[in-house]
Amino acid sequence: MTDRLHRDHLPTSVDTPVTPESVGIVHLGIGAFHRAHQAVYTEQAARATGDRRWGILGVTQRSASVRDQLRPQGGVYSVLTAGARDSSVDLVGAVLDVAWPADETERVLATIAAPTTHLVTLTVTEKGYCRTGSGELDLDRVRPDLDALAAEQGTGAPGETVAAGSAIGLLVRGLAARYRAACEAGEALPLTVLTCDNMVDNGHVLEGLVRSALDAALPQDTALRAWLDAHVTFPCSMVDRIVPATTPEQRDAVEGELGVRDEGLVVGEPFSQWVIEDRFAGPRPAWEQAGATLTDDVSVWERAKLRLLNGTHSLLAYAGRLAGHVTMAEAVEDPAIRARARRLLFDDALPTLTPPDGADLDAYGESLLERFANPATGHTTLQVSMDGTQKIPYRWGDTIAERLAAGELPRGAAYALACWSEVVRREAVAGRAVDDPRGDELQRVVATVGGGSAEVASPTDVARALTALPGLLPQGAGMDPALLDAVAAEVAELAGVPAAG
Ligand code: CS2
Repeated sequence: MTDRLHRDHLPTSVDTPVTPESVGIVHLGIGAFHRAHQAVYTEQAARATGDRRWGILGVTQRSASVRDQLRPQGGVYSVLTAGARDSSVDLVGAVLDVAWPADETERVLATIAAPTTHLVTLTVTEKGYCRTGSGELDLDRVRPDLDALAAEQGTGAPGETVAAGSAIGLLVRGLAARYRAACEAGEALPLTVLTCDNMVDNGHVLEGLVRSALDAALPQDTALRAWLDAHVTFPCSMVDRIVPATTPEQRDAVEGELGVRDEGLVVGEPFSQWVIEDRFAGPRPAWEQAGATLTDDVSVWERAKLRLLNGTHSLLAYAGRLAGHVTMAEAVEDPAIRARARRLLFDDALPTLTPPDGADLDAYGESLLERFANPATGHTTLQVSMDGTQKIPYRWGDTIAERLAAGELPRGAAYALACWSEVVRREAVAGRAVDDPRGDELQRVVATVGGGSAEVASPTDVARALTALPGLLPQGAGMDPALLDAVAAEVAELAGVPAAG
């Protein structure tokens, strides 16, 4: 057995990673994506500038596994860049440690409040934002954190530090802790809160949720609100890199190459992009030195990426699953599925977009199909198809609403909805849980259509009911008769039943 990778005994066959001097960034949601994306930009910026202030304290919400992978390694891990033809391995040292709030909420709050920290960044996935179907903050889900916040701010019953129950709750408590530290120090202690999740206007969404949480927990505290207005910013950003879950085979292969075992290995495609709204409250790493784009307006980039890349990705995942394809590469190489993906990409989504900075969106669309066809990442249809109700509004919903408003029927998107509906229905019939925060509700819809039994539910009626699910499609698009007929016709073909249901 080989030794475990560690900051104190690094393999010499690869470039030495940075060792930051202090934590400058607290990152909420340190899954594979952060480690293969923002942490890599932070590493490269530190290598380019020699600025050692930007160590990352990662916070993992769902389980302690990333902490258990990285802490025994002193935070160091490797990134396998898996191209269709070549691959390479690099080490990243930007992450100094990983905390799990169940054990270390107090430490995370103190680190967010520390004067050496300048950024809180987030990749908690769409469902991590604790919103109801209509997009409001789900107060029930954040209640324990809001009660803890009131106690910490001195307006509720004081007690032991309560372990944070959600990333949003932890963030709001961290902001309040920083405000208290600012008052004590007599300094402003500005902070930038940078979300890197796949949502339209992600910074504004996050700011709205934080303000709702403060309104609910501390309705009287206008001073905290004034500090937030003056010293905290929530820039929007667009992130892009395909980062699948790491497999044991990939860990073994990299162990063979490095000569040490890395339990924290992450895998990414060669392509990577990060566009950030240039609205920072204080200092930041020189991410532009690592290829990030700083701009005044991220929205055109966000929309193009969500509708073209993620929209097509989700179509391929559902259609691919129905056709029995395990990987995304197999799905996009299936000619029938690829033709439908092209329809969503080029006929439905592309006409709704303004090209960012003179970009050629047709060429971008073609490049996406090539990226998806890279077999080396091993990205699975199962992984991309999870959390449909959280993703569809941004990925297909806006395209659908805008095409319908322009008097066009989005046929590629109708097929995509049909595939999603069939995946949901088949899971319900098989008695398996739908991997989605609204999974129970989806199961109930299918059963209700079948008069209490999923087995006898008509596939086309299920598709109509799911398309009309509250919160799924914007601007009443889910009730549009032409769209509903088109989705039902596609489902009839997929399920081999008459179109009338
Ligand atoms: C994918 C994304 O899992 C998914 O839903 O569509 O994670 C996708 O790989 C990234 O957004 C690419 O930047």
